[in-house]
Amino acid sequence: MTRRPRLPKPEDFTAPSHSALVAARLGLWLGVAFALCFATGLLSHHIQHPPGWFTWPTRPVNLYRITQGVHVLSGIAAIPLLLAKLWSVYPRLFARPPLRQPVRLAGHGLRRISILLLVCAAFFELVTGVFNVAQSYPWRFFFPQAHYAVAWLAVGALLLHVAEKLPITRAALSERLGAKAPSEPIGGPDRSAAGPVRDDDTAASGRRAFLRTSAGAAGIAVLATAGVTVPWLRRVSPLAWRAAVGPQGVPVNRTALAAGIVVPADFQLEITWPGGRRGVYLADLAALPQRTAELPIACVEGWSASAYWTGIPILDLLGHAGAPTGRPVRVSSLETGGLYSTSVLPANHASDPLTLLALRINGEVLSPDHGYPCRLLAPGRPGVLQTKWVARLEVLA
Ligand SMILES: Nc1nc2c(c(=O)[nH]1)N[C@H]1C(S)=C(S)[C@@H](COP(=O)(O)O)O[C@H]1N2
Ligand SMILES: [Mo]
Repeated sequence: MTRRPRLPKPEDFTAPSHSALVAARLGLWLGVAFALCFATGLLSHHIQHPPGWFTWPTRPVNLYRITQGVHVLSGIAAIPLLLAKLWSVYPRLFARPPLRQPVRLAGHGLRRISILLLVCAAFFELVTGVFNVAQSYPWRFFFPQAHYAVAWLAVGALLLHVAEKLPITRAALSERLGAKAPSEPIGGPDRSAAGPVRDDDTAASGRRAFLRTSAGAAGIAVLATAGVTVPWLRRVSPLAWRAAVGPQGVPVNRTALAAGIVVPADFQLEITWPGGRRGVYLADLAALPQRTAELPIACVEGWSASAYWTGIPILDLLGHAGAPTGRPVRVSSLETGGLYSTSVLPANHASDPLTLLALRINGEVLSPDHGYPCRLLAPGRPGVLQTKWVARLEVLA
Protein backbone atom coordinates (compact mmCIF):
# COMPACT_ATOMS: atom_id res chain seq x y z
CA MET A 1 0.00 0.00 0.00
CA THR A 2 1.25 3.45 -0.79
CA ARG A 3 0.50 6.24 1.60
CA ARG A 4 -1.01 9.38 0.15
CA PRO A 5 1.68 12.06 0.15
CA ARG A 6 0.96 14.56 2.89
CA LEU A 7 1.29 18.30 2.20
CA PRO A 8 3.75 19.79 4.64
CA LYS A 9 2.62 22.25 7.28
CA PRO A 10 4.46 25.45 8.15
CA GLU A 11 5.55 23.85 11.44
CA ASP A 12 7.41 21.16 9.52
CA PHE A 13 10.02 23.69 8.46
CA THR A 14 12.26 23.88 11.47
CA ALA A 15 15.48 25.22 9.90
CA PRO A 16 16.78 28.35 11.65
CA SER A 17 16.40 30.35 8.41
CA HIS A 18 12.62 29.96 8.73
CA SER A 19 12.37 31.40 12.23
CA ALA A 20 10.43 34.56 12.92
CA LEU A 21 13.63 36.12 14.33
CA VAL A 22 15.28 35.82 10.93
CA ALA A 23 12.20 36.79 8.90
CA ALA A 24 11.69 39.93 11.00
CA ARG A 25 15.29 41.08 10.66
CA LEU A 26 15.34 40.50 6.93
CA GLY A 27 12.03 42.37 6.74
CA LEU A 28 13.54 45.30 8.58
CA TRP A 29 16.58 45.49 6.27
CA LEU A 30 14.39 45.14 3.21
CA GLY A 31 12.10 47.85 4.57
CA VAL A 32 15.06 50.21 4.89
CA ALA A 33 16.27 49.39 1.36
CA PHE A 34 12.79 49.86 -0.12
CA ALA A 35 12.22 53.12 1.79
CA LEU A 36 15.52 54.56 0.52
CA CYS A 37 14.80 53.36 -2.99
CA PHE A 38 11.27 54.75 -3.00
CA ALA A 39 12.21 58.15 -1.53
CA THR A 40 15.09 58.69 -3.95
CA GLY A 41 12.97 57.40 -6.83
CA LEU A 42 10.22 59.91 -6.02
CA LEU A 43 12.84 62.65 -5.96
CA SER A 44 14.16 61.61 -9.34
CA HIS A 45 10.64 61.53 -10.76
CA HIS A 46 9.82 64.98 -9.38
CA ILE A 47 13.04 66.50 -10.69
CA GLN A 48 12.12 65.29 -14.17
CA HIS A 49 8.42 66.18 -13.91
CA PRO A 50 8.33 68.95 -11.33
CA PRO A 51 4.94 69.71 -9.80
CA GLY A 52 4.36 73.39 -8.97
CA TRP A 53 5.37 73.06 -5.30
CA PHE A 54 8.64 71.28 -6.01
CA THR A 55 12.07 72.89 -6.17
CA TRP A 56 15.36 71.10 -6.43
CA PRO A 57 18.54 72.89 -5.30
CA THR A 58 21.51 73.24 -7.64
CA ARG A 59 24.06 72.59 -4.89
CA PRO A 60 25.90 70.56 -3.92
CA VAL A 61 26.67 69.86 -7.57
CA ASN A 62 26.76 66.13 -6.82
CA LEU A 63 23.36 66.03 -5.12
CA TYR A 64 21.52 64.14 -7.84
CA ARG A 65 24.53 61.91 -8.38
CA ILE A 66 24.20 60.89 -4.73
CA THR A 67 20.43 60.47 -4.58
CA GLN A 68 20.35 58.46 -7.79
CA GLY A 69 23.34 56.41 -6.66
CA VAL A 70 21.43 55.60 -3.47
CA HIS A 71 18.38 54.73 -5.57
CA VAL A 72 20.21 52.25 -7.76
CA LEU A 73 22.34 50.73 -5.00
CA SER A 74 19.49 50.30 -2.51
CA GLY A 75 17.53 48.58 -5.28
CA ILE A 76 20.48 46.28 -5.99
CA ALA A 77 20.88 45.47 -2.28
CA ALA A 78 17.18 44.64 -2.08
CA ILE A 79 17.48 41.80 -4.60
CA PRO A 80 19.40 39.30 -2.44
CA LEU A 81 17.53 40.49 0.64
CA LEU A 82 14.17 39.85 -1.04
CA LEU A 83 15.26 36.37 -2.13
CA ALA A 84 16.44 35.58 1.40
CA LYS A 85 13.20 36.89 2.88
CA LEU A 86 11.10 34.79 0.50
CA TRP A 87 13.16 31.75 1.39
CA SER A 88 12.67 32.48 5.06
CA VAL A 89 8.89 32.77 4.89
CA TYR A 90 7.89 30.42 2.08
CA PRO A 91 6.72 27.73 4.57
CA ARG A 92 3.79 30.07 5.28
CA LEU A 93 2.47 29.11 1.86
CA PHE A 94 1.51 25.78 3.40
CA ALA A 95 -0.73 27.33 6.05
CA ARG A 96 -4.15 25.78 5.66
CA PRO A 97 -6.91 28.21 4.80
CA PRO A 98 -9.59 28.26 7.53
CA LEU A 99 -12.18 26.74 5.20
CA ARG A 100 -15.01 26.47 7.71
CA GLN A 101 -14.89 30.07 8.92
CA PRO A 102 -15.98 32.37 6.09
CA VAL A 103 -14.88 35.62 7.73
CA ARG A 104 -11.42 34.35 8.60
CA LEU A 105 -11.20 32.70 5.21
CA ALA A 106 -11.87 36.01 3.49
CA GLY A 107 -9.16 37.65 5.62
CA HIS A 108 -6.76 34.85 4.74
CA GLY A 109 -7.54 35.31 1.02
CA LEU A 110 -7.09 39.07 1.14
CA ARG A 111 -3.75 38.73 2.93
CA ARG A 112 -2.60 36.22 0.33
CA ILE A 113 -3.59 38.54 -2.51
CA SER A 114 -1.86 41.54 -0.97
CA ILE A 115 1.32 39.49 -0.44
CA LEU A 116 1.17 38.28 -4.03
CA LEU A 117 0.78 41.87 -5.19
CA LEU A 118 3.71 42.95 -3.01
CA VAL A 119 6.00 40.22 -4.30
CA CYS A 120 5.04 40.79 -7.94
CA ALA A 121 5.39 44.56 -7.70
CA ALA A 122 8.72 44.27 -5.88
CA PHE A 123 10.10 41.87 -8.51
CA PHE A 124 8.80 44.07 -11.32
CA GLU A 125 10.57 47.10 -9.86
CA LEU A 126 13.84 45.31 -9.19
CA VAL A 127 13.95 43.49 -12.52
CA THR A 128 13.01 46.48 -14.68
CA GLY A 129 15.44 48.60 -12.66
CA VAL A 130 18.30 46.19 -13.31
CA PHE A 131 17.49 46.08 -17.01
CA ASN A 132 17.49 49.87 -17.02
CA VAL A 133 20.90 49.97 -15.35
CA ALA A 134 22.08 47.60 -18.07
CA GLN A 135 20.45 49.94 -20.63
CA SER A 136 18.34 47.23 -22.06
CA TYR A 137 14.65 47.77 -22.69
CA PRO A 138 13.26 44.43 -23.85
CA TRP A 139 9.62 45.46 -23.43
CA ARG A 140 7.01 47.64 -25.02
CA PHE A 141 5.95 49.87 -22.15
CA PHE A 142 7.65 53.16 -21.36
CA PHE A 143 10.03 52.32 -18.53
CA PRO A 144 9.86 55.51 -16.40
CA GLN A 145 6.07 55.55 -16.31
CA ALA A 146 5.67 51.86 -15.54
CA HIS A 147 8.48 51.88 -12.96
CA TYR A 148 6.90 54.88 -11.24
CA ALA A 149 3.33 53.55 -11.21
CA VAL A 150 4.29 50.10 -9.93
CA ALA A 151 6.42 51.72 -7.20
CA TRP A 152 3.21 53.07 -5.66
CA LEU A 153 1.62 49.62 -5.83
CA ALA A 154 4.64 48.11 -4.14
CA VAL A 155 4.71 50.72 -1.39
CA GLY A 156 0.96 50.44 -0.77
CA ALA A 157 1.18 46.66 -0.48
CA LEU A 158 4.29 46.97 1.68
CA LEU A 159 2.58 49.33 4.14
CA LEU A 160 -0.35 46.92 4.43
CA HIS A 161 2.05 44.07 5.03
CA VAL A 162 4.01 45.98 7.68
CA ALA A 163 0.81 47.01 9.46
CA GLU A 164 -0.44 43.44 9.50
CA LYS A 165 2.83 41.96 10.74
CA LEU A 166 3.71 44.72 13.18
CA PRO A 167 2.96 42.80 16.40
CA ILE A 168 4.90 39.68 15.33
CA THR A 169 7.74 41.75 13.93
CA ARG A 170 8.10 43.85 17.05
CA ALA A 171 8.14 40.81 19.27
CA ALA A 172 10.70 39.09 17.05
CA LEU A 173 12.93 42.14 16.79
CA SER A 174 12.95 42.71 20.53
CA GLU A 175 14.29 39.21 21.05
CA ARG A 176 18.02 38.63 20.81
CA LEU A 177 19.14 36.53 17.90
CA GLY A 178 20.98 34.13 20.16
CA ALA A 179 18.17 33.90 22.70
CA LYS A 180 18.13 30.56 24.47
CA ALA A 181 14.38 30.22 24.19
CA PRO A 182 13.70 31.59 20.75
CA SER A 183 10.32 32.80 19.70
CA GLU A 184 8.18 30.62 17.51
CA PRO A 185 9.37 29.72 14.05
CA ILE A 186 7.56 31.45 11.29
CA GLY A 187 5.11 28.58 11.02
CA GLY A 188 4.08 28.10 14.62
CA PRO A 189 5.35 26.76 17.93
CA ASP A 190 8.79 25.25 17.64
CA ARG A 191 8.38 22.72 20.43
CA SER A 192 5.46 20.92 18.86
CA ALA A 193 7.26 20.63 15.56
CA ALA A 194 7.25 17.23 13.98
CA GLY A 195 10.80 17.61 12.68
CA PRO A 196 13.96 17.10 14.68
CA VAL A 197 14.20 19.54 17.59
CA ARG A 198 17.45 21.48 17.48
CA ASP A 199 19.30 22.50 20.50
CA ASP A 200 19.17 26.22 21.08
CA ASP A 201 22.82 27.00 20.39
CA THR A 202 22.80 25.32 17.01
CA ALA A 203 19.59 27.11 16.07
CA ALA A 204 20.98 30.47 17.19
CA SER A 205 24.19 30.08 15.19
CA GLY A 206 22.14 28.89 12.23
CA ARG A 207 20.04 32.03 12.37
CA ARG A 208 23.13 34.19 12.57
CA ALA A 209 24.78 32.39 9.68
CA PHE A 210 21.74 32.82 7.44
CA LEU A 211 21.48 36.52 8.22
CA ARG A 212 25.21 37.03 7.73
CA THR A 213 25.09 35.28 4.37
CA SER A 214 22.14 37.40 3.27
CA ALA A 215 23.82 40.63 4.36
CA GLY A 216 27.05 39.46 2.69
CA ALA A 217 25.24 38.76 -0.58
CA ALA A 218 23.66 42.23 -0.49
CA GLY A 219 27.07 43.77 0.22
CA ILE A 220 28.71 41.94 -2.67
CA ALA A 221 25.90 42.93 -5.06
CA VAL A 222 26.35 46.58 -4.07
CA LEU A 223 30.15 46.47 -4.40
CA ALA A 224 29.86 44.75 -7.78
CA THR A 225 27.87 47.68 -9.14
CA ALA A 226 28.78 50.69 -7.02
CA GLY A 227 31.69 51.60 -9.30
CA VAL A 228 29.22 52.99 -11.84
CA THR A 229 28.84 55.99 -9.61
CA VAL A 230 31.55 55.84 -6.92
CA PRO A 231 34.85 56.40 -8.77
CA TRP A 232 37.16 54.82 -6.16
CA LEU A 233 35.10 51.61 -6.24
CA ARG A 234 35.45 51.21 -9.99
CA ARG A 235 38.23 48.66 -9.69
CA VAL A 236 36.22 46.34 -7.45
CA SER A 237 33.03 46.63 -9.49
CA PRO A 238 33.10 44.16 -12.38
CA LEU A 239 29.60 45.22 -13.44
CA ALA A 240 30.47 48.91 -13.68
CA TRP A 241 31.50 48.73 -17.30
CA ARG A 242 29.63 51.90 -18.23
CA ALA A 243 31.40 54.43 -16.13
CA ALA A 244 34.86 54.48 -17.68
CA VAL A 245 34.29 54.20 -21.42
CA GLY A 246 33.37 56.81 -23.98
CA PRO A 247 34.92 59.52 -26.09
CA GLN A 248 36.81 62.15 -24.10
CA GLY A 249 36.63 59.89 -21.04
CA VAL A 250 32.89 60.20 -20.44
CA PRO A 251 30.20 57.67 -21.43
CA VAL A 252 27.69 58.53 -24.14
CA ASN A 253 24.08 57.44 -24.12
CA ARG A 254 22.89 58.70 -27.47
CA THR A 255 25.38 59.33 -30.24
CA ALA A 256 25.16 62.19 -32.73
CA LEU A 257 24.64 59.60 -35.46
CA ALA A 258 21.72 57.96 -33.64
CA ALA A 259 20.17 61.37 -33.04
CA GLY A 260 20.61 62.34 -36.70
CA ILE A 261 22.53 65.50 -35.88
CA VAL A 262 23.67 67.74 -38.72
CA VAL A 263 25.28 70.99 -37.63
CA PRO A 264 24.80 73.70 -40.27
CA ALA A 265 28.01 75.49 -41.31
CA ASP A 266 26.52 78.85 -40.33
CA PHE A 267 25.19 77.53 -37.00
CA GLN A 268 23.62 80.17 -34.79
CA LEU A 269 22.34 79.66 -31.26
CA GLU A 270 18.89 81.18 -31.09
CA ILE A 271 17.92 82.99 -27.91
CA THR A 272 14.29 84.03 -27.56
CA TRP A 273 12.19 85.66 -24.85
CA PRO A 274 8.71 87.11 -24.77
CA GLY A 275 9.01 89.98 -27.23
CA GLY A 276 12.61 89.40 -28.33
CA ARG A 277 15.01 87.23 -30.29
CA ARG A 278 18.72 87.07 -30.94
CA GLY A 279 21.02 84.74 -32.88
CA VAL A 280 24.62 84.15 -31.76
CA TYR A 281 27.28 82.55 -34.01
CA LEU A 282 29.47 79.82 -32.56
CA ALA A 283 32.59 81.98 -32.95
CA ASP A 284 30.90 84.72 -30.93
CA LEU A 285 29.94 82.19 -28.23
CA ALA A 286 33.57 81.09 -28.04
CA ALA A 287 34.70 84.71 -27.74
CA LEU A 288 32.51 85.40 -24.68
CA PRO A 289 34.08 85.07 -21.19
CA GLN A 290 34.20 81.36 -20.33
CA ARG A 291 33.95 79.55 -17.06
CA THR A 292 35.33 76.11 -16.24
CA ALA A 293 33.76 73.89 -13.60
CA GLU A 294 34.06 70.28 -12.53
CA LEU A 295 30.53 68.92 -12.86
CA PRO A 296 29.11 65.40 -13.05
CA ILE A 297 26.82 63.82 -15.57
CA ALA A 298 24.59 61.61 -13.46
CA CYS A 299 22.41 59.40 -15.59
CA VAL A 300 19.15 58.08 -14.16
CA GLU A 301 20.49 54.65 -15.12
CA GLY A 302 22.95 54.92 -12.27
CA TRP A 303 26.25 55.64 -13.98
CA SER A 304 27.85 58.98 -13.36
CA ALA A 305 31.07 60.65 -14.41
CA SER A 306 32.71 63.94 -13.61
CA ALA A 307 34.51 66.14 -16.10
CA TYR A 308 35.81 69.68 -16.47
CA TRP A 309 33.33 71.59 -18.56
CA THR A 310 34.04 74.98 -20.09
CA GLY A 311 31.40 77.30 -21.41
CA ILE A 312 29.35 80.42 -20.89
CA PRO A 313 27.12 80.62 -17.81
CA ILE A 314 23.53 80.74 -19.13
CA LEU A 315 22.94 83.71 -16.82
CA ASP A 316 25.75 85.71 -18.52
CA LEU A 317 24.63 84.60 -21.97
CA LEU A 318 21.08 85.84 -21.42
CA GLY A 319 22.44 89.12 -20.08
CA HIS A 320 24.69 89.43 -23.13
CA ALA A 321 21.73 88.85 -25.46
CA GLY A 322 19.59 91.35 -23.62
CA ALA A 323 17.12 88.68 -22.47
CA PRO A 324 15.42 88.79 -19.07
CA THR A 325 16.85 86.56 -16.32
CA GLY A 326 15.41 84.96 -13.20
CA ARG A 327 12.91 82.96 -15.24
CA PRO A 328 12.73 79.37 -16.42
CA VAL A 329 14.48 78.62 -19.69
CA ARG A 330 13.56 75.93 -22.21
CA VAL A 331 16.59 74.36 -23.87
CA SER A 332 16.02 72.72 -27.27
CA SER A 333 18.30 70.53 -29.32
CA LEU A 334 19.15 70.26 -32.99
CA GLU A 335 17.80 66.76 -32.48
CA THR A 336 14.20 66.55 -33.57
CA GLY A 337 11.67 64.19 -32.13
CA GLY A 338 13.90 62.48 -29.54
CA LEU A 339 12.43 61.97 -26.07
CA TYR A 340 15.19 64.06 -24.53
CA SER A 341 15.59 66.74 -27.16
CA THR A 342 14.31 69.51 -24.89
CA SER A 343 14.46 70.27 -21.19
CA VAL A 344 13.43 73.14 -18.97
CA LEU A 345 15.77 74.86 -16.55
CA PRO A 346 13.75 76.05 -13.55
CA ALA A 347 14.50 79.69 -12.63
CA ASN A 348 16.89 78.77 -9.81
CA HIS A 349 18.88 76.49 -12.13
CA ALA A 350 18.96 79.04 -14.97
CA SER A 351 20.35 81.60 -12.52
CA ASP A 352 23.13 79.46 -11.03
CA PRO A 353 26.51 80.76 -12.24
CA LEU A 354 27.66 77.15 -12.79
CA THR A 355 24.82 76.37 -15.20
CA LEU A 356 26.82 76.37 -18.43
CA LEU A 357 26.24 76.31 -22.10
CA ALA A 358 29.33 74.16 -22.49
CA LEU A 359 31.60 74.27 -25.54
CA ARG A 360 34.44 72.15 -24.16
CA ILE A 361 35.01 69.04 -22.10
CA ASN A 362 38.31 68.45 -20.26
CA GLY A 363 39.86 71.24 -22.32
CA GLU A 364 38.86 69.85 -25.72
CA VAL A 365 36.12 71.03 -28.05
CA LEU A 366 33.04 68.86 -27.48
CA SER A 367 33.06 65.79 -29.70
CA PRO A 368 29.89 65.28 -31.76
CA ASP A 369 28.69 62.61 -29.33
CA HIS A 370 29.07 64.92 -26.36
CA GLY A 371 26.93 67.59 -27.95
CA TYR A 372 28.99 69.67 -30.41
CA PRO A 373 28.55 72.59 -31.00
CA CYS A 374 27.22 73.29 -27.50
CA ARG A 375 25.38 71.53 -24.72
CA LEU A 376 23.77 72.25 -21.43
CA LEU A 377 25.75 71.23 -18.36
CA ALA A 378 24.17 72.31 -15.10
CA PRO A 379 24.91 71.37 -11.49
CA GLY A 380 22.57 68.99 -9.67
CA ARG A 381 20.54 67.89 -12.69
CA PRO A 382 19.89 64.35 -13.93
CA GLY A 383 21.85 63.44 -17.08
CA VAL A 384 18.67 63.17 -19.07
CA LEU A 385 18.10 66.92 -18.61
CA GLN A 386 21.62 67.85 -19.74
CA THR A 387 20.51 68.55 -23.29
CA LYS A 388 23.09 68.04 -26.06
CA TRP A 389 23.42 69.77 -29.46
CA VAL A 390 21.65 72.87 -28.13
CA ALA A 391 20.07 75.04 -30.84
CA ARG A 392 17.76 77.30 -28.87
CA LEU A 393 17.33 78.89 -25.46
CA GLU A 394 13.82 80.12 -24.82
CA VAL A 395 13.23 82.35 -21.79
CA LEU A 396 9.73 81.47 -20.61
CA ALA A 397 7.24 84.00 -19.28
N1 LIG B 1 19.53 66.04 -27.30
C1 LIG B 1 19.74 65.07 -26.42
N2 LIG B 1 20.43 65.32 -25.29
C2 LIG B 1 20.67 64.35 -24.38
C3 LIG B 1 20.19 63.04 -24.58
C4 LIG B 1 19.49 62.77 -25.77
O1 LIG B 1 19.03 61.65 -26.03
N3 LIG B 1 19.28 63.80 -26.67
N4 LIG B 1 20.46 62.06 -23.63
C5 LIG B 1 20.66 62.54 -22.26
C6 LIG B 1 21.08 61.52 -21.33
S1 LIG B 1 19.95 60.33 -20.92
C7 LIG B 1 22.31 61.57 -20.69
S2 LIG B 1 22.69 60.54 -19.41
C8 LIG B 1 23.32 62.54 -21.12
C9 LIG B 1 24.56 61.79 -21.49
O2 LIG B 1 25.52 62.70 -21.81
P1 LIG B 1 26.85 62.29 -22.57
O3 LIG B 1 26.44 61.55 -23.80
O4 LIG B 1 27.58 63.52 -22.82
O5 LIG B 1 27.59 61.40 -21.63
O6 LIG B 1 22.91 63.31 -22.20
C10 LIG B 1 21.59 63.74 -22.18
N5 LIG B 1 21.37 64.67 -23.26
MO1 LIG C 1 20.71 59.32 -19.01
